[in-house]
Amino acid sequence: MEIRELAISNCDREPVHIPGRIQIFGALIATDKHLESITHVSSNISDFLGVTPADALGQSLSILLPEEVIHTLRNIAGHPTIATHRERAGVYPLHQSMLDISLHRLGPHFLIELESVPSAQLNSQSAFTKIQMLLARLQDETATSALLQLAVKDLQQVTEFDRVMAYQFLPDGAGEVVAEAMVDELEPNLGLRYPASDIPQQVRGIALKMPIRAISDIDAPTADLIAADPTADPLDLTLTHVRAVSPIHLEYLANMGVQSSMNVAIIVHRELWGLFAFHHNSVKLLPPDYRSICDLFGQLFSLKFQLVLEEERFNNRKHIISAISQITQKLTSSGSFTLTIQTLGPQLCSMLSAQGLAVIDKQEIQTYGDVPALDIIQELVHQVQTHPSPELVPLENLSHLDRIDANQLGKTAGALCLGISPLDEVFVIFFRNEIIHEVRWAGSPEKQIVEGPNGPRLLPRSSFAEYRETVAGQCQSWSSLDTEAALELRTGLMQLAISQGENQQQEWL
Ligand code: BLA
Repeated sequence: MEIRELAISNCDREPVHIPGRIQIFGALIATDKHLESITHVSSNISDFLGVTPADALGQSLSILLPEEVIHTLRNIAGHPTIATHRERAGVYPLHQSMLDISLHRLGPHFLIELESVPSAQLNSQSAFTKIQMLLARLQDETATSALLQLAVKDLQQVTEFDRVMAYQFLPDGAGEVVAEAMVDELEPNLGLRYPASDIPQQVRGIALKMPIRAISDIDAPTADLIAADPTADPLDLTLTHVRAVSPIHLEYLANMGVQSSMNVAIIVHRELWGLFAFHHNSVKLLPPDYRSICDLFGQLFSLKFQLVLEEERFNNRKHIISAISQITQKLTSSGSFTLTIQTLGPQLCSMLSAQGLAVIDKQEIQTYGDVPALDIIQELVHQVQTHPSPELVPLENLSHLDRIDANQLGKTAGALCLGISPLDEVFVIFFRNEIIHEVRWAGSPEKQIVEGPNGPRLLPRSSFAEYRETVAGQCQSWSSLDTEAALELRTGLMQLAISQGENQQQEWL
């Protein structure tokens, strides 16, 4: 494996779910499966409950928590989702402070998290009213871009983080800031791109299971988790809020000039579409109620967003289908596809934002608009014929293909090839011209590699100063809508070919 790939895969392997430590804004207790015996505590437990780890480990839970709380925890422990969702059990006056207590099950353990609630939060405007207000404002939005913009603005206002961004994952795993709201003093990040390795795979997996993550202070010490049985496997902290942060990510945030952060997942069709990323330049942690608001907001936002995304796709598709049915009607009345390419070329090309088109029927090639040399068209036909799925082959950089002479490409950079009837050698190929465009990266995406205890690993970037990369030799990517439209056209053409075949047969008979 190449050293860079190894460094990236080492990043992907860091066991961030079992750090063995927690952030000290909370404390953690683990028990056996009966919520009876204490199997683990965090080293800071006495700050919260006044009992030392040595006095608690191996003892009954009642040494730490009053019967009333344990009773509530036992009720919650029976909920069917308790192994997949952390549940808040309430706020209790314990050891001279108000403690927010939550619970989830992890295999043979229950994990109990404790966090003190600032007194100001107890009389704050009700969480319910806040979430209602946020959601009401999303109701009437019908465009995904407007929804994202409104969400970051509202989230920034309600949470008072210095910066709130909507970060969208791109098909290659990199991501881009697509909406942003922030205090005036900061430099905007809108439109900046970040490479895939900034958020390794396993971290994305955690965000799907635990859609909210808060990092209260990158410089705060952490508390160790101590087990009654020192040979026990480390506890998986995926579903906790207190999980300690990977040192690599702390370094990353420090390099960004961020002291505390929060993330809320945007999940579409069970996949991580993106994140709301919150940054603050000083220490900040939202109290538990506010984090629940943001968590719930993220989930309801995701549902609304998915709906609007689908509506946008549906409307675009409707538009395309009607354009294609117009085209096939015209073809049917003219009786031949190849004869009408000159008249239908402009409409077909505009439907697919292409600049040129070739129709190949056996050896005969007809073209419209900007197309490469005939040799190249023939070579593409040859490559599509031997392709495992010749019905649709999108290509964005023809000069990278074997046996293609870049000097013969002319303005063309990419092609969308449709095998209408590969055996009968009927193909339609759309061509797109090269676009030279700039990608605005937040710092150079090429990372330094250092030798760590587990082999080479990437270093987080030390500079996020904008770095412009010029991308040449490519066309604008073929989108899923483009390929859908092309397949729709292909179906129309095949039907046409079949009906013409039938007519010819009838004439024959
Ligand atoms: C985690 N990196 C993250 C997370 C985000 C980013 C959002 C997950 C959320 C979190 O746990 O806080 C990256 N944050 C961003 C980006 C923006 C932002 C892109 O605000 C843009 C605006 N990071 C590196 C390299 C590695 C790495 C090279 O740069 C690996 C070698 C790792 N990132 C890394 C790890 C985590 C992470 C390990 C998990 C941190 C944790 O949860 O403990």
